[in-house]
Amino acid sequence: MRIAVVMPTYNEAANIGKMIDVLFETIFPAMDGFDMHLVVADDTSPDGTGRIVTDRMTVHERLHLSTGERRGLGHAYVRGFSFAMDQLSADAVVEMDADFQHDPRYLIDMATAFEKGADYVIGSRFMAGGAIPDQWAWHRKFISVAGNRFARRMLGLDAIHDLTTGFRLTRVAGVLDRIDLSGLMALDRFAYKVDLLYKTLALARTVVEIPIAFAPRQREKSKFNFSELIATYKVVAKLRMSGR
Ligand SMILES: Nc1nc2c(ncn2[C@@H]2O[C@H](COP(=O)(O)OP(=O)(O)OP(=O)(O)O)[C@@H](O)[C@H]2O)c(=O)[nH]1
Ligand SMILES: [Mg+2]
Repeated sequence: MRIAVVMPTYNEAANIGKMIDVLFETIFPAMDGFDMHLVVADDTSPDGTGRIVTDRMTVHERLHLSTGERRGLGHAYVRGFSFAMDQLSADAVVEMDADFQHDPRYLIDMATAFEKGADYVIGSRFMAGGAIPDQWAWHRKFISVAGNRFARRMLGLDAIHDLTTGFRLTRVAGVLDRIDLSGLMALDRFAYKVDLLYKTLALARTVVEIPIAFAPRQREKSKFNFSELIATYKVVAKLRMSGR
């Protein structure tokens, strides 16, 4: 089974080298029976993130770089997904951040769930056993928890606890390959995640949520801001109105 981890980066020079090392030296070797690949979807970061990746590509043949211009998070993911499907013929893809907020060890749980038949594995911060960073300011915690609850209500998705998580595995055959990725809403933003989740849930037969503790970002700057939040609500409202 070939799994491609698609990792978007913008100015992650302080994180990406260490992330590649941890994945290729510790995590992937522990995943017996899985053919693990990493596709870094970098938007020509001015801090040299791409160069760090190309340097390590000489050592790791399952490390890949897809470079494009900066058009926002969703576009970077669509580029990375296309690479994983067209160039690598991956059986599953994973969405994952580069800044160590997603503990790479969860990849093992996700791959195991996929092996057992899951079409969609959602790394969930808001179910029992999951967590958001203690260090977050109260308003960021409130927005994250209350916003998710509200969106679940609006969309009638009470069974899923985390609609905006950035850590998910999706089966390609019959699921990701049946979604019109370039037609997703809000590809220029983080908000594409809700539309993609909604469309994936419509196709996935076996959905598994696993609890993840979302760690605080330790290095480099956040790309998340208030406008990403507004965009997410707009997508939720559009999905609800269209009754899709
Ligand atoms: N290619 C690309 N990657 C992006 C873009 N925006 C964010 N990313 C990456 O997407 C991931 C998530 O972005 P973050 O800034 O960590 O967002 P966040 O985790 O919600 O916010 P923090 O908790 O503050 O880190 C990181 O790996 C970023 O480098 C973008 O426009 N293009
Ligand atoms: Mg982050």
